[in-house]
Amino acid sequence: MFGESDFRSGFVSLVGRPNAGKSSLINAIMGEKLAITSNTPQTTRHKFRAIYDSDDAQIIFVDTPGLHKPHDALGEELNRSAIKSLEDIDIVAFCLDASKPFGSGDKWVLDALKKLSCYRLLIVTKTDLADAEAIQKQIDEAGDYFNFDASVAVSAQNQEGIDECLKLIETALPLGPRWFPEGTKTDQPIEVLISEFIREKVLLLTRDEVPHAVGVSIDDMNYNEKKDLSSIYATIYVERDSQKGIIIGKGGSLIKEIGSEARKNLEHMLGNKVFLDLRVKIKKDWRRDANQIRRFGYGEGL
Ligand SMILES: Nc1nc2c(ncn2[C@@H]2O[C@H](COP(=O)(O)OP(=O)(O)OP(=O)(O)O)[C@@H](O)[C@H]2O)c(=O)[nH]1
Ligand SMILES: [Mg+2]
Repeated sequence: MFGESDFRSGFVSLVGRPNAGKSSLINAIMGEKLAITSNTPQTTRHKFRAIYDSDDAQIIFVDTPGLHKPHDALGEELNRSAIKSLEDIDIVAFCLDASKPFGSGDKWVLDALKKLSCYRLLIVTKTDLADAEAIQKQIDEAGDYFNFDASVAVSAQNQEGIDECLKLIETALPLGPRWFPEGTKTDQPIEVLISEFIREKVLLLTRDEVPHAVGVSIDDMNYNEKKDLSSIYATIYVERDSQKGIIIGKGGSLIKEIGSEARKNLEHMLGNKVFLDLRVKIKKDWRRDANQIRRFGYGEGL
């Protein structure tokens, strides 16, 4: 039995290239979908904390936008946000996709971690996509380039290695209190979770330049107790007329699908019926506008 004084807690930042599986790992650890995921790089735009409670520890996971060579103001802001998340953390967990060769993109991220004095964990992700030999190769190559304190291999898809990963993290954390009330789960306001669920559906249902050009804001939200119904009014912003046409789709078919897919998630999350009103507007070149990026709450937000 652990006494009060044996309790451990701290912050673990998940970093890695875009698409490495950071947000999926957080969802697998939390046992529910809190962070949005997709195969579009730069899915995560908010610095996002998920709070995992056990009897002996509280682990605060910090999900970060994937680190990459930036092409625009949005990319720069996402990098800045990811790097900033490394301040005052206890563990940095570098996520490396088991199915992609260890390469210059990974080295670029590791170079940004070199100065950190915290505990350094290597997490090889997506092990369901690679055999044991390939996984070991990742561990060896990343280990040759960077001095890790420990490594673990996981699959968010089939929950492999998750318990081992949690054990490793728990033992590496310092003694400390529960920073957040037990059961808090995330630091994000409900409006952010809702706008992110909507954005995720756009990422899943569109291709090419459209996913990156999309920003979502919640304009209004209310709950009718009698009907047990949440009404949510949101706007999907794009940068160009042509993108607006794509999102709306033929006869409004795609926006309808985005809405109905998002509604399913939202009803599950909120535990009641949802009326979702989506409109699409153009905000020309918003990704080059630092103020607008922050107004959406991306990166460090306002
Ligand atoms: N097969 C398999 N696919 C995975 C696993 N984990 C993540 N993926 C897929 O990899 C893609 C990227 O996952 P994310 O969790 O969004 O990756 P991320 O590192 O958060 O990406 P960014 O937010 O863009 O930096 C998605 O299509 C996931 O479904 C896994 O364990 N196995
Ligand atoms: Mg992510």
